[in-house]
Amino acid sequence: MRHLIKEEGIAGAQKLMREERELQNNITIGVAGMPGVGKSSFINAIRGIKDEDENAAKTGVVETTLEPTRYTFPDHPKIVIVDLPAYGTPSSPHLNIFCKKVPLQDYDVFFILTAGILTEIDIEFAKKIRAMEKRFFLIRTKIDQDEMNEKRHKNCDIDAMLANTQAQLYESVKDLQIRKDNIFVISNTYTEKLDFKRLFDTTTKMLPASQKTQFLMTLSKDIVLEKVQRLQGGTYCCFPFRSILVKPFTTIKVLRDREFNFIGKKVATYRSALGFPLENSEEFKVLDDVLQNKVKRFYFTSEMNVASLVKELNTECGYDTASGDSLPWLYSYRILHNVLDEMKETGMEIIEFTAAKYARDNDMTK
Ligand SMILES: Nc1nc2c(ncn2[C@@H]2O[C@H](COP(=O)(O)OP(=O)(O)O)[C@@H](O)[C@H]2O)c(=O)[nH]1
Ligand SMILES: [Mg+2]
Repeated sequence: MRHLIKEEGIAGAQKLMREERELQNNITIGVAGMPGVGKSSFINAIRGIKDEDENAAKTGVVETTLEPTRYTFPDHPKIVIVDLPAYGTPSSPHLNIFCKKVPLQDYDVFFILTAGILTEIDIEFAKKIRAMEKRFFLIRTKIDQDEMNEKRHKNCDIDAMLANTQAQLYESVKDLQIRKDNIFVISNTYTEKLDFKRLFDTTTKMLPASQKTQFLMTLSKDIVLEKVQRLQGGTYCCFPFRSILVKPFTTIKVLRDREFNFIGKKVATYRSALGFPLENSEEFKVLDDVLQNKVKRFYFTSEMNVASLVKELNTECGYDTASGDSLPWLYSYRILHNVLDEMKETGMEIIEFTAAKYARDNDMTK
């Protein structure tokens, strides 16, 4: 592992993190509740799918799910969300009958949905999950209907109604040590309302953190920093000698072009020494636009790119790129030193970004 990061630098670390991610198991979320509370609608809404779509969970007042049905998220294939048959129905009046159909140990976390106050069977179910040391979230659906009802009242007060609903839910489960932020009030019909987005974010970040990815992140940062330090140590010694050779025989313009050419070549060697991800590689594509652009700054397609990078990093050394006066070797040395500082920053960002992307860090399944 250490060997690969030393050899391939940043891109090597990214590769290891991706492999680690692929080894991770799925996370399975069971969506439970009484009939008609909006379990199937919720699964469609959170997957961003319309109830009428071909691969949507079946919804409706009469449509009931008889077998657990698994769905995945379009962009998060490791997250499996399961539409469970309802409990508290004539065919599953007691939890033990329900549990025969649904092996609870197969699930990592449960979402308990309710469209009103919690029933006795909801609370019994929550206790059962807690006894198995699994987590649950409490989700109050159909809040749009409550808002509509409230609006019909003479002394309508939506905020008070919402606060009351939240307080009541919390009250009914607080003995089960649920955190307040694990209670969500939503509408499956109007997903822009209230806690839906927070619930979506929480759900899509639910993969357990991989200790190994954290370790890889720290290790690769250390290795890259070490490499940068070594390269920065090397920048100085090559210059006095070069400039003595070059300077007396060249015009300012030629000199400047040579320096640019030299800087361009040097940056190319830094790139490969540090393992900057190659454009169009898997490691490059995983980055967001901002980081991709930061990486691209160090990939020169022409002297123009070198000139713009030089201009950007020229802040301290006061060298006028147009006139070409002052000592070129010192100038180039400073520029390369700054380039390496920038590459170091970008490198750290790439490692952190990739680690965050591949190892969503939270303790949802504990
Ligand atoms: N207004 C409103 N209706 C909802 C909401 N969630 C579900 N429904 C409706 O409630 C009925 C039952 O929903 P469904 O998802 O089939 O419930 P399930 O039996 O728990 O799967 C359907 O007619 C849904 O359209 C919601 O948040 N707001
Ligand atoms: Mg259903």
